[in-house]
Amino acid sequence: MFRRFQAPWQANTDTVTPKSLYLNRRKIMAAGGALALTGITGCGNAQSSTAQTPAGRHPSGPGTALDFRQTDYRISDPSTPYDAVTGYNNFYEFGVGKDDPARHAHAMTTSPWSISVEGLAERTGEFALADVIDFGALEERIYRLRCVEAWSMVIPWIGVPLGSVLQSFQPSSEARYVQFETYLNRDEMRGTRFRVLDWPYVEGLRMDEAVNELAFLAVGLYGEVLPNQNGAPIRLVVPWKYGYKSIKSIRAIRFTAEQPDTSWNLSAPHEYGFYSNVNPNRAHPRWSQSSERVIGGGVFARRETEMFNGYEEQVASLYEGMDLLVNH
Ligand SMILES: Nc1nc2c(c(=O)[nH]1)N[C@H]1C(S)=C(S)[C@@H](COP(=O)(O)O)O[C@H]1N2
Ligand SMILES: [Mo]
Repeated sequence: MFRRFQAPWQANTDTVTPKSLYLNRRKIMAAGGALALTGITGCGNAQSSTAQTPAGRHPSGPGTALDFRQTDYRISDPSTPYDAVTGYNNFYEFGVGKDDPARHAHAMTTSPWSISVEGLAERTGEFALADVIDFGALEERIYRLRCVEAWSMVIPWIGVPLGSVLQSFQPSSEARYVQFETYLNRDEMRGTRFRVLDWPYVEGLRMDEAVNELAFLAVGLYGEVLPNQNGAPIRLVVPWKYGYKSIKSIRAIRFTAEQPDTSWNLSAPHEYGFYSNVNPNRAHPRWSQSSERVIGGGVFARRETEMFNGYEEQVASLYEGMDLLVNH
């Protein structure tokens, strides 16, 4: 269950989670994770039928460790086993199968990486990753990510609050929205041969959502740099919204006055609105959203889906006066 929050500046800053703790946990959970990858199906058009080692970073392999501090942004539910977090993914640029990203995302060049900042802000232009993210100020947040296909994972992310990064570009008062765009290289991303979506993948937030304390830019998970299949080198994590809002491998940030296009809204507006807040009371046109499968918890593990994915206290005020069945 989701617990109480403490603002980051109030959090204990002198504890760093030892990597060995994760490595131990990974070893303990290895068997369970592999089991969980067997025979589970998504509500969508893809399924993972075989247990296999992700091509990215393996638990026993040499991951690049990050320095970070712990925070009280965490939930007490057990974190999803590393193998499931990195082996069961949605990253359609590499294919629509849940194991496609782990098999093919290694082809993506993630270094050097720069981000183009555009639109209604004081500081725009091309910025190196290290000029966007303060790698000396990384923190860990354990968030549940709830996919629109009615499954969820609990992931220990490493990163920085999105708001602090956006503020550093000094957006103007006319900037009411922010759009994010994923890297696109058709030679490296074999899934982009198929027009499942209109590439590049784009997402967006209203400005007040983007600067909410929960919105997060992740550069790592489980204490190490992000594996490519999870959106290296930098991806969004918006824990109160369906997983597809958490756009991966961000290559452009654009401040706009009007509501920007988003890939899933463009592809099926009736099914995927702009807001995409987790809402157990509004069924997807093709399936219920009232409960979700717990990835890595065994074949039958389920939980009730919570309003705003359990983060109601932090975000409900953003939507006061809005009909969330209409603005879905
Ligand atoms: N660029 C891009 N970002 C993306 C996606 C995608 O296909 N392309 N899939 C989204 C969906 S549907 C989900 S559920 C999450 C999955 O994140 P994870 O694989 O790290 O768990 O990534 C989101 N970000
Ligand atoms: Mo998703």
